[in-house]
Amino acid sequence: MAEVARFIPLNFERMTVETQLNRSRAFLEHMRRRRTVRHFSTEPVPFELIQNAIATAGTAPSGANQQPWAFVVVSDPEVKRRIRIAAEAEEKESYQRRMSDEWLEALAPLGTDWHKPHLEEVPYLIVVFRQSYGLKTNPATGEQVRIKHYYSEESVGIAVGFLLASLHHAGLATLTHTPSPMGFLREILGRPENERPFVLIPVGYPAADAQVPDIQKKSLDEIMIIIGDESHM
Ligand code: IYR
Repeated sequence: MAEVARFIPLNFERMTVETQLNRSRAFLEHMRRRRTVRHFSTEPVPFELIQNAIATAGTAPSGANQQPWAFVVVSDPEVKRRIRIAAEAEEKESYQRRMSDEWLEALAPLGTDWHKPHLEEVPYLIVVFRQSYGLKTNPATGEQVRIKHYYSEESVGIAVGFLLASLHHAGLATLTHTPSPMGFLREILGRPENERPFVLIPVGYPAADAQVPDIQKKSLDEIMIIIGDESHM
C-alpha cells in the first residue's frame, strides 16, 4: 500500500530585499574564492567540520526523497594508502593508454598527471557512493527486496554540491577526484552491491605553498539566457 502524504507548515524566513541582496552578494563573493586544490597540508582538521558538511549534503533534495547516497569518511592511514595505490594504478593506465589525445589536450591547462600523493597526505577522504537501487529487508520473509531509485545521479550530484559548498564555507579545501574506473573503492571500503562510487573527495587545508592553475570561469553573459524583460530590475 502506498503511503499517504502528510503536510506540515513550511518554516520559511522572509527577508527584506536589502538582506536578500547582501546575503546573495556575500555568498557569490565567497563561492568565487573556492578553488579545486591538489596540494594539501597534512594538518589535522576538526572532525565536526566533516560531520556538518555531510549532514548538510544530507539536506539536499533527491528523487522521491530517496536520498540515494552514502558518504564514507576515511582517516585510517592504511586505508588511504591502499586507495592511493589503487587510484594511481588506474590513473597511470588512463594517462598512458586509455585517455584520448582530445581528452589529454582538454586537461593540459590543469597540469594534472597520474601521481596522487594528496590521497595519503590529506587528513580525510570523503568517498561518495550512489545507491543505484535501494535494499530493504522484508520483515515477513527476511528477504532482501530491491527498491527502484529515481534520478539517483542528479540527486547525488546536488548533494555533492552542498557538501563542497559547506566544506568551503568552513574554510577547507577540496578536490573532486574521479579516478577511472573507480570500482576499487567499493572493494576497499566494503560497500554493498547496490552502491557505486560517485566521487572521491580529499579534504584538508591547502599546503602553505599550494598553487592552482590560472584558469577562469565563464562570465554570467556566457551562461545565463534571459527570456523576458528584466530591464526594470
Ligand atoms: N582522473 C584524472 C584525469 C582528470 C580528468 C578530468 I575530466 C579532470 O577534470 C581532471 C583530471 C585525474 O584526476 O588526474
